[in-house]
Amino acid sequence: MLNEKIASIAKLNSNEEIYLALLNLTKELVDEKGTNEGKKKLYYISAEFLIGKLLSNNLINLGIYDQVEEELKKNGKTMAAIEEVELEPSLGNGGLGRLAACFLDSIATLGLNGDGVGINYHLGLFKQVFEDNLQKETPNPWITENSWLRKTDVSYEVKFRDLSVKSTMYEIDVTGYDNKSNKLKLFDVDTVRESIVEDGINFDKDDIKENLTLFLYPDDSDEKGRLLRIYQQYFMVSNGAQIIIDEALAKGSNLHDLYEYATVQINDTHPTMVIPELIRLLMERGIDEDEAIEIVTKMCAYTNHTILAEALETWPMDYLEKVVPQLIPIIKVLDEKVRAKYDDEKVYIIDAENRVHMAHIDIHYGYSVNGVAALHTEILEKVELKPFMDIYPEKFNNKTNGITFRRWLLHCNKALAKYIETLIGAGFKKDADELEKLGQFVNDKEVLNNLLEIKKQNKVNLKNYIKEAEGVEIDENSIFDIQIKRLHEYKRQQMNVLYIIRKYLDIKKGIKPATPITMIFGAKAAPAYVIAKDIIHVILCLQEIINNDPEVSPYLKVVMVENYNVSYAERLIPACDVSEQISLASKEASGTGNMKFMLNGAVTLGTDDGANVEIHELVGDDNIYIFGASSEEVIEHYEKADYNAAKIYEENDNIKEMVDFLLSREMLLAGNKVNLLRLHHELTTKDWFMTLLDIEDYIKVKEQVFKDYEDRENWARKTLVNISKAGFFSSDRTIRQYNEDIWKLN
Ligand code: 26Q
Repeated sequence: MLNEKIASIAKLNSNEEIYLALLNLTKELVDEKGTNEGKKKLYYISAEFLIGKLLSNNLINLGIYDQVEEELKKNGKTMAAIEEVELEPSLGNGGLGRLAACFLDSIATLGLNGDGVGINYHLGLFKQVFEDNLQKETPNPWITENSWLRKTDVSYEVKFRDLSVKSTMYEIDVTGYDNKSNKLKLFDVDTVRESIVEDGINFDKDDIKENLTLFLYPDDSDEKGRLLRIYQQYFMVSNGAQIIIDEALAKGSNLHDLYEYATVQINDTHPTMVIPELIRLLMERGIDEDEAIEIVTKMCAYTNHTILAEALETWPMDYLEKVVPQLIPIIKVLDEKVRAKYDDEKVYIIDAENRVHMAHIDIHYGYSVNGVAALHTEILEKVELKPFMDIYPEKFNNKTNGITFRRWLLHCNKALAKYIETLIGAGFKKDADELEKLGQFVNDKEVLNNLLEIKKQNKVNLKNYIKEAEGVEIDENSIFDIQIKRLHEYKRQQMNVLYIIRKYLDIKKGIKPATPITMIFGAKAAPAYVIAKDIIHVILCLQEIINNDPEVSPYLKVVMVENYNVSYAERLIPACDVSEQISLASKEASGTGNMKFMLNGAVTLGTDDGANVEIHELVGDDNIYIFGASSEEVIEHYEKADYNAAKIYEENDNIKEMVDFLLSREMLLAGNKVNLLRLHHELTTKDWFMTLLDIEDYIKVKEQVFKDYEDRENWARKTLVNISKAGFFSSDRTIRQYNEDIWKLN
């Protein structure tokens, strides 16, 4: 039956028809297999779900990918062409959203009863285009008439101070690998109007009914924008809270026992209002306030993804008053209870300026607080959240992030996955730890050679794609050095920029690299993040200058890919030689791109930060390149406020030469003085993330990386060790730990 269906789909005429038929077939198969069930259910609430394209992923998880591909081949078609029909859902920004997507995959794969809850943003995060070497933002519509979204008849009323909306719930199937499925529940309003968007991503911020679910992270540089974010957050959690209660009631809960039916993972602070909202709804249903608070505290668990102070959400009380007055009395009671028990102002929910600290609600009124890598959790416990750790040591725990190997190996690097299977069998697909078996081949020349060949082919594939997508010609025999992640000063793309400048100046002086180098970037900058956009500007200017310089371009190329997203990552990561993970130590909570690169046989050049620390421990000194100040040193610099960028710049000619190149004749010709001056000023006066502190060590170690690349066999050995040790970073492991320590489903 199924065989015949697939065979007949493959015979359809157009790629569009085939895509649509496969989409419908997937939905049928999902319905046949059924969903994971159980008394207790996990609700993973998140502002972002960066799920990527779903067709191939679903076919792999349903076990029919190879068959579909074969039938297509018989008819002169390819999966790659069919995949092109699908638009990538634009429901996330970076690591936090991609982590949520990997987690959903693993939750379903492990047969756990857990759904995602979020918002169906019509225009998603903006789409990035480059114009005059600058980032411009445009809407990113991704919902087509036939999509993975399934409209349900679930609808709730969500009341705000001055209006009320009726929601519609859509669902996207989350297929488990060789298992049943779960749902990603996305809430929307029917009244939203895409046509109110004009001139880039601007729109009338007043009309909430029309703009509520347009964009992820709408511009919050004015008050209206910030209020809109509160509207969005409340819309998300009110719907979430209502469905949690409804589903529990349907299973026989009397609400006093709600925590036996539901557990809520709060993904960063954005869904924090689910706590007061659940309390409010329980009270509305006749449960007294103290008991309601107790019930909810047993239900909610919080994941922290950052220690950057500016990313920790605090909302002025009067903003909340303007949008969700019904929560104010509850938030006040939650704060009063804290004040009654503790003297330390640092743990209050409402501070002296009448701002509400969302994370503090989560920590006091949730049963678990976790960081996302060992170092990150340690910093939370010992520094950032120490006053809370002193009160609630039992709540704190670490859950080192992971990635789904279905998408980040089986799907994106089929050649490598197949080759691994010939070496160690198919067991690693279900049990990632089996990758360790590759260790037996560290001295097997044939295996090492084959790994190099696979990498080479992936580089050719990327080269062809980049030629088509960006119009830039790169050399597959060059070293592919890749930094892809959100643009942020702490991630230090600007340090990589300084390296490029150093290389350019060296080549101009006649010092040429043994093997040419291709520096690849992908990153979106938040629309209002001025310096981040300046850094993009500089990268694009360098791309123009270097790639058009016949003296330099045979040895060095720069490519910043436009609109970096999950689909692009799937092409970039398998082709990477050197993985750039160069955040200022202590600032990158975990990183997950680092894990994807490792799994695909890239070697990490990084600081001892986030999960790099754990990668370092697993692969050992010989198979990773670590540089820069340690997290302890960095934390000490901040505590003593003794870091002085101006001094380093003035006293070091080498550094001065690189930084001053930003204002060189070449740069001023390619770029804008305002942007270049601003970045130069930032680096030479403030440099909050200590680029100049680490730049020399970075350059030194990076030169060593490129030198070591020359010994191809030894390099291949490093890539093999990285792949063989990547099993720990399977999100299946992470999710098992969440379930054992936090959710306790089944
Ligand atoms: C904060 C305040 C107001 C508005 C928005 C925000 C905001 C929005 C998005 C704060 C943070 C984010 C996104 C954070 C994020 O992606 N964090 C990353 O999470 C990954 C998964 O745990 C980690 O691997 C990364 O280290 C971390 O940077």
